[in-house]
Amino acid sequence: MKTDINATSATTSWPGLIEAYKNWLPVTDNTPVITLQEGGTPLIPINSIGNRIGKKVKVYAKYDGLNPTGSFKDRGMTMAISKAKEEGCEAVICASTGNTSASAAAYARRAGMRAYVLIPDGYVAQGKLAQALVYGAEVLAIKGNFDRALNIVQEIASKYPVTLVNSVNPYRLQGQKTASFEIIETLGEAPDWLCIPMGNAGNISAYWMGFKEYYKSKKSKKLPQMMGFQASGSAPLVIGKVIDNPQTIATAIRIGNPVNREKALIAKKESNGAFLDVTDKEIIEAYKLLGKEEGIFCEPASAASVAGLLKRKNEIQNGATIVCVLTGNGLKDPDCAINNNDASFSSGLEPEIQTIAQRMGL
Ligand code: AN7
Repeated sequence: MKTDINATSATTSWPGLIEAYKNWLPVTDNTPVITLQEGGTPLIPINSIGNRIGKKVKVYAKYDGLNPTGSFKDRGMTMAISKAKEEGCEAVICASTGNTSASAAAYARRAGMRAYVLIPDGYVAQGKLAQALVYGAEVLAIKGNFDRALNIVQEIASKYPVTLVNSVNPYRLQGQKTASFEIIETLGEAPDWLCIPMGNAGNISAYWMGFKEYYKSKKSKKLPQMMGFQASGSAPLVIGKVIDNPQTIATAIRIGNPVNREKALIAKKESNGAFLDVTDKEIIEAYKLLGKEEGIFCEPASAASVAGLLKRKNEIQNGATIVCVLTGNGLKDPDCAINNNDASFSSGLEPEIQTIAQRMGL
């Protein structure tokens, strides 16, 4: 049973996920914890999505866009950077479609390290680029896509004294698995379905690890089916082969050669889950629904989880509990928002009561 939480403790007591879950993470008393108090994100009912499915399902959004840099990457980065610091490292490097670079920069700089980030020139959303710059990263934009950038940083990290903080770094997934713990603690049980967007497929692998660990420790009685979604123009895990030139409006998951492919396929198999693609149109549809019917602004890649759920609604059992992971904040990609909404926007109006009232239809 939970005891009453007063407002002061509710706003000050969350210590960040390493402190909250230290018994489940590869840290010791000697690990310098680099934290921005990430994790502990809300699980929000999204009834308008549930109503579209019917069958008395309960649908929740795990809104990880409320992490300190606005994406789930902070869960992995607090671990990766704390361990890098413990090992005496002075610089980190990553390839990124945007969110990893923002998170790596924030945590690395907080730890007093240099952060080198390689990004695909012209394909990183404005908010993410702004963050990497403000957090003081050394931003290297290449004439190539994410997959090429990842090859380069892997090579560099193997030759030079810089630590790689992409999701091939095992500490990343350790940190990210804590989202599953939080979901089980909030619901009192694992959900039936976990819907999640996939790019490099690190996050789905991390969630599966978390669900299995809590299940083995009897903190839950069931395991969810892992439902992974990719954008149609960028769906190597759905079609089963590498894509040389991935394309999608959801630039976060514009990835053609996922490094965590094997782990993700195991998660799918073990959980009796499924992978499916959703078109950019379906992604934007879900993105707009979340905004205008639920008041939740996520980035387009995140909306793929809800788009996927709606696409598979015929396969859902009556009474099921479903969690959709909203991996990133909508503010990350203002261009997408401004170009894709159903709002009425009148600009250049005369600052007069009559004009305004008329426009309001009064
Ligand atoms: C919002 O930042 O790969 O399947 O370089 O930013 O674990 O790769 C981002 C990925 C989903 C996919 N949603 O997660 C990067 C990067 C958002 C993301 C994904 C990403 P993975």
